[in-house]
Amino acid sequence: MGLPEKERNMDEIISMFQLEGEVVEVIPFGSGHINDTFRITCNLPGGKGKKYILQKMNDSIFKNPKELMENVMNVTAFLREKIIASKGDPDRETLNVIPTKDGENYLDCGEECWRMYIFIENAFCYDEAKTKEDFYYSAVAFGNFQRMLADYPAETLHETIANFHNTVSRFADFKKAVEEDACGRAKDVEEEIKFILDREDVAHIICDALEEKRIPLRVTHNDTKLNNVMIDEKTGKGLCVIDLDTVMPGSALYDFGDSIRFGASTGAEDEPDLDRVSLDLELFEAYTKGFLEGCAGSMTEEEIRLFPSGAKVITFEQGMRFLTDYLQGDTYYKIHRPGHNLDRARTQLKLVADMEKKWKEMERVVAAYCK
Ligand code: ADP
Ligand code: GN1
Ligand code: MG
Repeated sequence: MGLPEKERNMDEIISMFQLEGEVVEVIPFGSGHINDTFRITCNLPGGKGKKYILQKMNDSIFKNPKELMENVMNVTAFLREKIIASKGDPDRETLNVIPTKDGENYLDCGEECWRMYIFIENAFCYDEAKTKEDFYYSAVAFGNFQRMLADYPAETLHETIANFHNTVSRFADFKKAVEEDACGRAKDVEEEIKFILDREDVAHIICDALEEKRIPLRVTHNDTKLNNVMIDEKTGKGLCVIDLDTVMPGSALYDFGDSIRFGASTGAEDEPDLDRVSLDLELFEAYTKGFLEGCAGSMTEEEIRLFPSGAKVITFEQGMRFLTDYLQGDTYYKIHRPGHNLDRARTQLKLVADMEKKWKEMERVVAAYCK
């Protein structure tokens, strides 16, 4: 008797970490597509509560949890020092890993790997920006993150997912998925496939600029969507950049662009009604301003000039990734309904088309910030 197996296992897992107090609640949390996230609430003597974030790391995507957690530990330790030096609150402005009772930074149960973080209190994540100011503050936070990691020793970072933002190799993966057509779905998405295949040149824009050293390789976050930054409930400002699984050397253009892709769209990433999906130029401008302020002068002129391309390339890349997953039978991203990845792919391609229409305006916005 007792608890059902799933819950019993969960209790056992939680009991392996150095938590304070008695666990009184465990609930699924957040809207990420990759890890399984739970919020744990504990009661402390005297009636106070303390919360934690527990995550099952996605082991089919992250093949080397040890290296991944080494990155997280090193990056958060580095950020912690900078935050302390600037008189910030290191328990709220960066992630903090809670060790296991064996003193490890994650729990390896053989088949599954789990980790625990301090829960950042009095803060929240948006899935969509309610106002221009919200979005501006998220941009400042991602810009700050870029600035704080500017002198991080990039060569010490493990590559957690090979070729993560290598759009050229993503294009090759997409073509392969179309050719293999594992689930017989290609015939239903011919228009979307053509849209992508007609734009092979887009896949090269950032990769070529990096290879030709026209833009620098930096330590980047690589997953800068709005729900990966915590917003302080009191101030409304960006407080802490989270989801550090993909911090690796990369291009700041992908970081800039991914925020635009997700947050400056007038529709949700999975909006089925494409008439609701377009690029909001005011949000684009608010983000450009905030990100550059956060970066505090560290972007080169060429990087800034290429911001519109950053937005378009990553949106194109994400459209390919969602459609690839749809063609391969939805094995990568969590889906919550049939055709979910297809809806997601379509919003991305609609956004790319809209950016093409608004290209001149996007360039004009950015030109105002080039010295
Ligand atoms: P995924 O890789 O699946 O996106 P995340 O690390 O982004 O996983 O976590 C999912 C969600 O959980 C976040 O969007 C956020 O709402 C919440 N979350 C994650 N870490 C914390 C934390 N330390 N404190 C509070 N909430 C958190
Ligand atoms: C995934 O983990 P999450 O939900 O923040 C994905 C990103 C995609 C994003 C699309 C490791 O991010 O690359 O841009 O979904 N993360 C990984 O919403 O693949
Ligand atoms: Mg996330």
